[in-house]
Amino acid sequence: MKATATANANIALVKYWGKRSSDPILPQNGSISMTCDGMSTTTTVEFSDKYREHTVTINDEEFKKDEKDIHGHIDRICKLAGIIQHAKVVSESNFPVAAGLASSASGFAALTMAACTAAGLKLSKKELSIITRQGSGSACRSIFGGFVEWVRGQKDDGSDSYAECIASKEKWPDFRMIATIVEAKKKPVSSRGGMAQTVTTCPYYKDWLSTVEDDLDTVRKGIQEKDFGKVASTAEFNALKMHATMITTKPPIIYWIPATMEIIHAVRQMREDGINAYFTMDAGPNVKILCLDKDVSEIEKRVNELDGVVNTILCKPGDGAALLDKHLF
Ligand code: 2P0
Repeated sequence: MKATATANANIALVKYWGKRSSDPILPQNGSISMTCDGMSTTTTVEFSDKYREHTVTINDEEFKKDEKDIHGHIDRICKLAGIIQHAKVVSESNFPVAAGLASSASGFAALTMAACTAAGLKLSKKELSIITRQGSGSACRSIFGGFVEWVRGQKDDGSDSYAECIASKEKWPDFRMIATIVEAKKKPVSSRGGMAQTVTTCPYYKDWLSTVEDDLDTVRKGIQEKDFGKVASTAEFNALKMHATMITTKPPIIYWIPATMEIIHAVRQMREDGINAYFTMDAGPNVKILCLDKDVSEIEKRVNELDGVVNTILCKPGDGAALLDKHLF
C-alpha cells in the first residue's frame, strides 16, 4: 500500500478564475494549459495500520492544515477505495511553493496519483483528473502532458468536468515558457480566496466570463495550427483580463509589484524589437514569458539584466503525472 508519483506544474494559457461550486470544486469556465517540464513535485504515499493519523511532510516541513485540505483529500480517496488505514505522505517540489508558480497543481496531481495507486484504485487518467480536481482545480490539468484542456462541464456532480490532452508535447516541442522569479515568498492572497472574492464582488466578472469561450476556441485552434502569435497573444490578453477582474474586486487584489511591471514592459519592448515574446501571469507577482526555443537565449539575457529578476526557470512542454519505482521514504 505504498506508491510514488511525480507530476509537473502547469501554466494556464486560458485561465481558470472562479468557481461555480466549491464542493465539489467546479469552475465557472474552461481553461487550457501547458504542462511544464522542469517544475515538478514527487510524492510518496503509504497507507498502513501503523499510522494513527495522516501525516504530510512537504519539502521537509510538516504540513499544517490550511484552506487546501490535503488531509480531507486523502480521506476522500480512502472513502473511494474503502480503506480505513491512515497515510504517511512525503512530498518534494523543485521550485518555490505558493509563489504563483502552480505548486498546488503539481502537488495535488502527484498526491492523487500516488494515493489512489497506494489505495489500490485502478483508474483511467480521466477519472484521476476528476478526483484531483476535487483537491485543487488547476491540478487536474497536471495529470496530462503537453497541452491540456480542463473542460468546464455542466453537471452538478462534476462527472463531466475533467482534463484531457488536446496536443501532445511532441506536437509542439519548441514552445517555451520562461518563469521570471521576482519574489519567492508566499503570496498575500491565496488563489482560492482571491477567486471567491472576485466572483462575488467584481462588477466585471460576467464580462470576463463572456470572453473566455472565444479565448478557448482561439487557443485550441492555435495549438492545432502551431500558430505561436495566435496562442501567445490570446494568452497574454486573457491573463490581463483576469488581472483586471482581480484589481476591481473589493478589496482589490493587486499581485503585481514594481518588478512585475518592469518585466511586462521589457516583453513589450522585445516585441518592438522583433522578438516574438508574450507574457502571462497568475495569482502572484512572477511573470511567465511565452516564446519559441529560438528566442530563449536573447530573452533570458534581457530579463536577467533587469534589477527585479531574481532567477528564471525555463520550461518546455512536459509529461503528465507518472508513477516512479523509487520511494521518498
Ligand atoms: C489557473 N490559477 O488557471 C489559474 C490562474 C491562478 C490564476 O488555477 O481553489 O490553486 O484549489 O481550485 O487551482 C489557481 O487556483 O485553486 C489557479 P483551487 P487553484 O492556473
